Amino acid sequence: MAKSKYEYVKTFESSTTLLPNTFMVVRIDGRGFHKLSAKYRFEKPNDRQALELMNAAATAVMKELPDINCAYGISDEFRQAAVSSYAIVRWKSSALPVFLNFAGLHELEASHINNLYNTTFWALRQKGGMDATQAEERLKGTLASEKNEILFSELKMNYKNEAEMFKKGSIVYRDYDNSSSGFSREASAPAVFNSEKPKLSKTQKEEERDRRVKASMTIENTDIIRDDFWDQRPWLLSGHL
Ligand code: DGT
Ligand code: MG
Ligand code: MG
Ligand code: MG
Ligand code: MG
Repeated sequence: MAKSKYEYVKTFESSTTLLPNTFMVVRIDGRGFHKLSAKYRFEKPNDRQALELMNAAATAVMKELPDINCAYGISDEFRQAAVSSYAIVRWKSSALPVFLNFAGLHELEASHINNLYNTTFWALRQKGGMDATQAEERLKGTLASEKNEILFSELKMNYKNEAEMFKKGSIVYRDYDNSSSGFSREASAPAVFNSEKPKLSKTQKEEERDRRVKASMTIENTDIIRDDFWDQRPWLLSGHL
């Protein structure tokens, strides 16, 4: 980039100081994705190959930056949650504050509603022979249950059978169950996890980092709105591992 015509992007770079021990969420949204998806004839409304490519990119970024705890992608966007230092975030009991930061519940629900709308809209066009105006008109003011019904009785599609990746998005995270063979999930969790005043020595911090670097990545298409997703994977909400 240096000394090329793209050097001007340097002028957009600025440094920001982050509060220590806080979660930071970076939201990355594809620019002009609508145009891109038209140009490369992506499947509508969801193109598995394109979404898998985004998941692969998110995984690569997480491998490169071990501070990132997890990444969540839906449509043309990804959110990556990182802790701004390795010190623990002192949320003991509830996953909720962090979760709300990560992706507001209403925002996530909006994504789900969006996908149901898009799925029905494109089915009306592709299977129902409608044009855009007719499909829009048909869907105007309909509830989720009505869209499900249109899909089921008019278009012979069961929304339940649509791919989980399309309905739920993708969460990318390190799974210590797979990577630390011989260790149980509890055993591989850091000893100081959930403690009031965690103090990690330099060596401990290096060990934690090493563990992150070596861990295997998992991609799941599951409902991250549920508390139990976070309860079962407590390391995602801690500054450790
Ligand atoms: P922006 O973000 O303001 O630069 O504009 P866009 O065009 O990226 O629009 P945005 O981010 O509001 O909405 C995402 C667009 O990408 C939307 O038009 C639907 C489209 N899109 C996302 N995933 C897929 C896919 O898998 N297949 C197709 N065909 N389109 C997709
Ligand atoms: Mg976009
Ligand atoms: Mg936009
Ligand atoms: Mg590197
Ligand atoms: Mg978007």
